[in-house]
Amino acid sequence: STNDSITLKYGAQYIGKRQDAEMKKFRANRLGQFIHWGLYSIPGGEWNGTTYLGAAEWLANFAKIPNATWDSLQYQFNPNKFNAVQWAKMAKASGFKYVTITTKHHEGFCLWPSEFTEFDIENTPYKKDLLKEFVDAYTEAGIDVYFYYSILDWHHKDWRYDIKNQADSLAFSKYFEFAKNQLLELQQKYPEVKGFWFDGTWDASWKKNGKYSYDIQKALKEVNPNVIVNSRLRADDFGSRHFDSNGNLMGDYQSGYERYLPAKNDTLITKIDWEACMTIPVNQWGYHKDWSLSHVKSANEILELIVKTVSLGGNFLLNYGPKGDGTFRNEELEISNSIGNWMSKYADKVIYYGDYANLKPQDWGYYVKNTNSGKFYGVVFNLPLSKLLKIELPNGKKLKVVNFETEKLEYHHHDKMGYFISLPENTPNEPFIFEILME
Ligand code: JFZ
Repeated sequence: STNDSITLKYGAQYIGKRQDAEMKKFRANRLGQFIHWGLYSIPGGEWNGTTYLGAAEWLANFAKIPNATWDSLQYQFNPNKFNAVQWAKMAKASGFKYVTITTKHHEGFCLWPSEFTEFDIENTPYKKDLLKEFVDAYTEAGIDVYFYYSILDWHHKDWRYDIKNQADSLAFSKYFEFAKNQLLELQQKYPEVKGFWFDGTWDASWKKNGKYSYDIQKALKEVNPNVIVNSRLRADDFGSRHFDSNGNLMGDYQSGYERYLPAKNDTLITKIDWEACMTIPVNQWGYHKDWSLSHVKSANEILELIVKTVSLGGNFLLNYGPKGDGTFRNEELEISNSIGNWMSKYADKVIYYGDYANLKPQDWGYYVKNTNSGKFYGVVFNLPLSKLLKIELPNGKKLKVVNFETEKLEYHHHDKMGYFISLPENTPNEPFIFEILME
């Protein structure tokens, strides 16, 4: 921006949307699978006979389980039913083009054999490099792999929530070196990785050290200049997160939309790259045994969230929480099945390469422009009882043709720029699309 008023040492590292091939690929992918998998997948929200309503991956924290007790779950982690090839096959059939997996969540346990800690997969009954199996299988299936990494670490002795004295500062600098070493290790051991999804960056210690977040982004980019890093990593000189104190986005895309989406008419969000992440129940990321405790979204609800996101120029990460044994719960397999069926029919038109269409929002659903074909689509989620779909075009534009499946639909003017499109008597029993041609 031209009117930056504050000089920042640790602000945005560049301004504007990236246009390199890797970023274009990320953008075109649109639909990703999120995977939360760790020691928390073993208890699944239950401890000593009590089932907790909170997010299962936070159980250690809110059930106040002592570190030594929680950490010993490491000796139970043995996902002997894990089949990476099957996982990748399921992800591909669901329509996912990329995947983001928790290499280390807040509990600190590492899914890869790390040189920098014993609290890792190597020291479990499973022993093998699970992350490598995962990366290889997904890469082989043509799915781009991203790594989630939590800065917040309940296990590491040098982690600090705040910096109150010299000792905290020294410890935290050691923690920073540890995290940086692990991240470079991940990049070096798994060169296929396309980017990093940082989390656990909200504490005062991190916000007071904008330099650390700046340095991590820089170090990752030195190894791979096209690596893709989410905005949640970053804090600037003044502790401002995601956006620096001049309002410029830090990182390569905005990752603040967590379990909610921007408004349908939010035109500001369409100016930047962004990604939303979403749970299937209300707020469970890691495996939780009892999904009856909160609303569970249906496939149609999830499809609407995906299409809404794409219509605003964003990416969508749908979360899965596999069990400790390496299998997925039936609800997730069923959702995958439904979503995959829909994607196989519609995704090439309105998901992959989908983008903001810059047309006035309507109540029946969402518009998507396909940046590959240049075509404009409507996606219908709320079918009017009248079977009439209202559309309004920008000044100077006229509606030419409306394509629905193999037919051309009739339409008539309702005023200068507005039209009513007549749908056929029988419309599909699922969200459906139509194409509009303007002149
Ligand atoms: C974090 C984690 O604590 C959680 O376990 C999960 O991994 C999720 C993806 O990320 O939770 C958050 C992070 C950010 C916000 C809320 C919860 N936020 O920005 O509102």
